[in-house]
Amino acid sequence: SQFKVVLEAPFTDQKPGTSGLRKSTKHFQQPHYLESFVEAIFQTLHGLEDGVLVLGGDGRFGNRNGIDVIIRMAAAHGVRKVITTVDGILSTPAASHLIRTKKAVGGIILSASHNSGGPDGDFGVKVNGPNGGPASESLTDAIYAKTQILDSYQIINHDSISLELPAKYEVGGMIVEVIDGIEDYIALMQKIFDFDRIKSFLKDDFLIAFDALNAVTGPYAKRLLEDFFGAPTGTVRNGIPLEDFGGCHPDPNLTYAKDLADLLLNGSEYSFGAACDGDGDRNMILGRNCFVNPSDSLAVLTANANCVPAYSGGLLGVARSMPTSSAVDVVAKDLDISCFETPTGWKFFGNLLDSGQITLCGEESFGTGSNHVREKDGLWAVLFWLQILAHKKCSVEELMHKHWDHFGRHYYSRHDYESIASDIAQNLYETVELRLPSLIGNSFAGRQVTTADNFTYTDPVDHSITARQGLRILLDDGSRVILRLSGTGTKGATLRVYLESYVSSQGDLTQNPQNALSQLITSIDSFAEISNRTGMSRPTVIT
Ligand code: VG1
Ligand code: CO
Repeated sequence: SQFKVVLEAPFTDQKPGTSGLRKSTKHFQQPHYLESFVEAIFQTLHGLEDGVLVLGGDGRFGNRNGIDVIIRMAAAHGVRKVITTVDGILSTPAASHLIRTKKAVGGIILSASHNSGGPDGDFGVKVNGPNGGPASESLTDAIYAKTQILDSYQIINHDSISLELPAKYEVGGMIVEVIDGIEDYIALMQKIFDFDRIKSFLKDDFLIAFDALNAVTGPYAKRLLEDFFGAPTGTVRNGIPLEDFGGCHPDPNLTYAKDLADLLLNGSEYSFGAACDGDGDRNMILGRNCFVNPSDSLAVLTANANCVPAYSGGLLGVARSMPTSSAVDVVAKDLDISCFETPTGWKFFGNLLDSGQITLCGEESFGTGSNHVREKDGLWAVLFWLQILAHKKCSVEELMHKHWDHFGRHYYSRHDYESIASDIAQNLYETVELRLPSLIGNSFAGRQVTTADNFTYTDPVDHSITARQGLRILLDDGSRVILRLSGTGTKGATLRVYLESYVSSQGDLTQNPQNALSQLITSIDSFAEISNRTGMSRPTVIT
């Protein structure tokens, strides 16, 4: 019983941001809002008719309803088969893997990632293409254009199917397969890592703690860490996905994963700690009394990739997003492999991965990944770290110090100013952009400015150009300050200030990053008038 629902007017605000369409749950609850975006996806994705679609989410409030609606709409659009998962639980990297192995034409992941969830939190829809990666800029632009002229959508009537157990259903002539969303992902991890070696290392009195922040990685982490590696029950904390993430903010950083940080950083019995975000693509790595900066993490994984069976043959190349520190560049140079610099957002790594130019890539925002999928992958990064430690038989802190002793240290920090009034943030950003040319050749924070511009990226594979990706101030000693406005927030605007300064292996490698960066911090505050214009005397989040 297929029917058409006519919209009174198209929605004008369905422009996807850095990673999918993200709005407050309340916003998504407007009649026809979700349906409009899904209709636009269905009218844009190629090969959907008669194709396979992967569908799941991070379990937040709205996940179950979203799955029901999308199944009913998929049936109306002639999709051959929808593959979804038990309880609708599917992490972003696991979805990426399923799309690839099931030869799907794409996937829809219901998640607002690291944003809070629940009736008063956020909801989101991510769209992935047939390579398993986030939809390209051209695809998201086309979806957005469609939403703006949409006058109706197609759907069928059907009772909601049970997601309790793996099963097969027929819904309006379409097959719906409910599978275990965890098995395939674990099998992939087994192909990449030496599980036995990690297992025996953990037995050796190496105590670990993992915080799933009440989000999607709980069931994955339990099966991996507790069932396969035999870590004690309770190793995985907050391991049951909750619709509102227990009121927490599922963002693995020192602010929002504070319990885990306190556990590891105040002289602890634990040797290793890790956390992932809402949809399982981010990771934070901690050692005893040691926080691993995500930019450094990418550099360490690159330098020690030979410890992992899947990468022991060498790396094709690496890539990092522009605001990510240059720590990995130095390692790539040492390994004599290429290193690419892309705009923020995982979609920009897709072409490099697909064309075999890179093996590893990462972002400063706690994202690391490889060519095993086309998304960043939180648990993969955790296993990678454990594999290195099992190989080197050393602590996280020792590994970091050895790394800096060899490559030098890129002091790095990101300062976020959240929930700024949009016009104030916009104004600040535009003023800084206008003032950038005046900086070139002049001094900034006691250094000379070599480049001051708005970053433009030319994709080395399809030569597409993406402009206006962040304001850069590059200094003659390799230090950098970058300014961006977030594309994932839902309340006002978030200003991100990225700070980086390099000290060679001969220099002082044991400073507190905030001290090492203090000159840059003061200079950018006065140049961009951050505290003046925002009325905020300090950032809301420092990582
Ligand atoms: C943020 C991060 C970016 C990341 C994106 C999606 O974007 O900075 O590096 O790719 O979130 O991550 P923005 O535009 O707010 O800075 V996730 O875990 O939401 O898929
Ligand atoms: Co995420």
